[in-house]
Amino acid sequence: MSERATFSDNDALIVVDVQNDFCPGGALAVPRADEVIPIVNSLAARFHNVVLTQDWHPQGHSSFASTHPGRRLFETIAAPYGPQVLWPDHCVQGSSGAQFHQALRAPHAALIVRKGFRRDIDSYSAFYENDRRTPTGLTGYLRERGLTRLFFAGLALDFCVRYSAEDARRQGFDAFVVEDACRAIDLEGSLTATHASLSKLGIPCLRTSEFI
Ligand code: VGL
Ligand code: ZN
Repeated sequence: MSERATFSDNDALIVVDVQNDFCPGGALAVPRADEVIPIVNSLAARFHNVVLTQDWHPQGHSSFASTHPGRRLFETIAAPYGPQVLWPDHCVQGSSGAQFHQALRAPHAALIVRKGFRRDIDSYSAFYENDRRTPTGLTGYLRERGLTRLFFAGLALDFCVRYSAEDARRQGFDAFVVEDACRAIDLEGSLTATHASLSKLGIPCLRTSEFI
């Protein structure tokens, strides 16, 4: 991507969950997650509008396997709102694992959206919690700011990036996934399912080198 490529005032970069717990050494480490950080940093420098999301769970969150004695890590349970994968304890509010990775550079980011902060419901998407009904408020923010074209980067491609981009598209935003700026967990075919679903919804997966 050219150093000169910049984005318009109607464009926003949404940087999803670039937090210690999703990086090597973290509680829910996404393979090679740290590789995206320089890519995200150089992307962020080209956007006037940057939003960060931060996974932000209370202790004992219902998405943690440890909250469900007898259940296994990465097992899917039937939550009242639908299927829910059980994760290791991660991104606990105020913990170092929940902090953004120290190499992330987006000082001009105007908004941090925290999600998953209600004990009884998880939130993969930056727009709606996993009941698909409870809004985070991000849609209102973006609309009021006149931001219409959204580029998604970060972690994990097959969970929070996927659901965020899909909700964006369903709400009428133009949504793009910057694939080389993402890494996936790839749990039981979730990466293949992500590509199929993004394509079905008309959400392009771009590489940063394709932008110009
Ligand atoms: C995520 C699983 C649990 C993500 C967050 O950021 O993709 N995945 N919490
Ligand atoms: Zn989480």
